[in-house]
Amino acid sequence: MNTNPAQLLANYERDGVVLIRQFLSDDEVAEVRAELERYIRDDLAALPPDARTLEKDEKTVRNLWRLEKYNEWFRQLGERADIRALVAPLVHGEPVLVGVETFNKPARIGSGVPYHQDNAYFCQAPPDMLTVWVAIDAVTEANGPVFFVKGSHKDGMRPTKPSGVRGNSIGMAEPSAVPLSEQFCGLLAPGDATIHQCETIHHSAPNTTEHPRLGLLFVYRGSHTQTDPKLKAAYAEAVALTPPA
Ligand SMILES: O=C(O)CCC(=O)C(=O)O
Repeated sequence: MNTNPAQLLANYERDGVVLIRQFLSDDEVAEVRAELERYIRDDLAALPPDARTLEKDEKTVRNLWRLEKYNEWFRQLGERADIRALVAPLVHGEPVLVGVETFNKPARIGSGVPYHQDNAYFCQAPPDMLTVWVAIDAVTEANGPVFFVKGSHKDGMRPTKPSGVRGNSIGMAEPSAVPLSEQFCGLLAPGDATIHQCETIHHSAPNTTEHPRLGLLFVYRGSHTQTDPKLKAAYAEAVALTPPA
């Protein structure tokens, strides 16, 4: 990882999303992939339903959730000192690892993610919370990259509505008016990462290609953030309509 902390912070504050090349090395990416494959093969079936969301075929993994709780290796990865040091200035405080999860976007059947702001799920005030999204597979224009609306984190939370999408139950009532061509598209080589603030608007299309688009996500908040009851009530309503969220 080769980043200038002051530049990273300035870009993050301005855009609500930043790109970091080679966040993980090739060897680390291979280790992540191997452990995910092992976990899905050996552990997942015995874990509670909140450990994952499946695609419509009811067998392919769409998301793994709560890896920090169900897998010690991933918890330790999320607690790594260099990653915590990188995100600390961005969350304006002491980072707390809140989640380690995946968006697998499998080949051919990987479902899309509607326009949303993560704080509709996280419900934190102030919004000093972020996601480090690490590419395990190459992310191309064709296999469902994440698009971000730069600067959208500065305008607060937009109205939400239940999306009906399993794994992403709460979306925005209206998509962004910013055309796709003006949005930031996270095109990543394996090991590259984006970091987005929890109120940055983003979304991704389904994957209809032959190439999977696996992403590993680390979610952190500053230890000073608190749950906002109004955001929490809207989230609870959406989850009840499409469990698990
Ligand atoms: O991986 C995706 O397609 C969407 C990811 C996402 O919504 C997020 O990182 O919050």
